Amino acid sequence: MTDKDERPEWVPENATKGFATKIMKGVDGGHDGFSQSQAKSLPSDTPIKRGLSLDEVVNGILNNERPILARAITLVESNAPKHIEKAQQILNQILPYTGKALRIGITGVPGAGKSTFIEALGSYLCDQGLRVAVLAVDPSSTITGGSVLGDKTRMEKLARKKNAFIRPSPSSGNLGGVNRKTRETMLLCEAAGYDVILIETVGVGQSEIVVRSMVDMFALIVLTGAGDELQGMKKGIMELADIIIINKADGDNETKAIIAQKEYNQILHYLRPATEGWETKAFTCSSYYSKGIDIIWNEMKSFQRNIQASGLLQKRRESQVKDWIYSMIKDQLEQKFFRHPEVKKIMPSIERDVISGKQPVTQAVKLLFERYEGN
Ligand SMILES: Nc1nc2c(ncn2[C@@H]2O[C@H](COP(=O)(O)OP(=O)(O)O)[C@@H](O)[C@H]2O)c(=O)[nH]1
Ligand SMILES: [Mg+2]
Repeated sequence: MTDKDERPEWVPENATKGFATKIMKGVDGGHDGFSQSQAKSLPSDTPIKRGLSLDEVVNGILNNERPILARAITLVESNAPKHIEKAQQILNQILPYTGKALRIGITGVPGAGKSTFIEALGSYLCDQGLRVAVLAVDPSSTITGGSVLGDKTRMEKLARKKNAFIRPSPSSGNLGGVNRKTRETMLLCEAAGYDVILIETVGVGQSEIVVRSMVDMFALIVLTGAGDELQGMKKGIMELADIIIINKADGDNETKAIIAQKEYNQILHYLRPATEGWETKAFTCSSYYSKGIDIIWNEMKSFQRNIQASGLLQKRRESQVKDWIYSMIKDQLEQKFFRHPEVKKIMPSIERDVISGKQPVTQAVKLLFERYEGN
């Protein structure tokens, strides 16, 4: 092909080389811009062809075909009514195969090392022949589109293991929506046969409460310098934890971590236990050097055995599902109320009246509900 042939036909006949237009040679590859050789080396989570039947999707999940699992999760994460409907059909079918995994929530301030810990624990478990799914609940990504967890780059080692499945946080919707999406994603992963589900969340706002309400065990990751940190730490979050992990116990930090461990254990003694019949204890580890991970996993296993034997696991899950029903009803009622055309119409004037003291709040709300109920 000559240079002239490559020019579009609208280029003037007498145009010199300076005429700024040229057609570039196409790249060697598919529409996604990857060359064929690269495309072959992509992980198997890349999209697959559309149009699978419900049975094919369900079987694909049960056989842990990762592209199908990933696509089912995308359906669960969608807000489109058509997708929600399809997702519910899938969930309905896989429900009998769920519930066998140990569900662990992991929280802590940004930088505590949650992602690094998950990577270390996840890799350790994969090496033991267990299958691990990692999910995330990140409130910042739902509000600002940013990510506090920022774990995409940090779990590269784990992502390469064939027994690991990593799914970043659903990035749209309110906390209620994220709650549903994460729970349903967890169920899909269980049906696909994952033995351990690790859910990372940041200790900000309500997200740790939401995650606490969907897991069997809750782990709090902290750093040394416990004296200062304990002062600032909300007692509430410590009372949610079934295990406290003092991370970065390496180098100069190791001795400090051991001192912090003693301090935490002393304080835990005076707190209400998160789980009836279970004593929450503090452990040290270095996620970065994968030190102490085996001891922490033993503690987690022992927790699982304990709550299984006492029947608490069953009870906890039953009450979690019940709470889920109520929280979903509340979410939907709230949305319906605020989207109601009559409510939307009179809301601004009601607000003005209340702010300027023309109307008491109780009466204003009563009026809004009358409009909502069509009276
Ligand atoms: N020295 C040391 N650094 C760590 C350890 N765990 C995490 N880090 C570092 O701490 C920083 C924050 O870790 P990250 O896992 O992203 O924290 P997250 O925000 O809680 O998920 C990173 O630079 C990690 O490399 C550890 O055990 N030892
Ligand atoms: Mg993180």
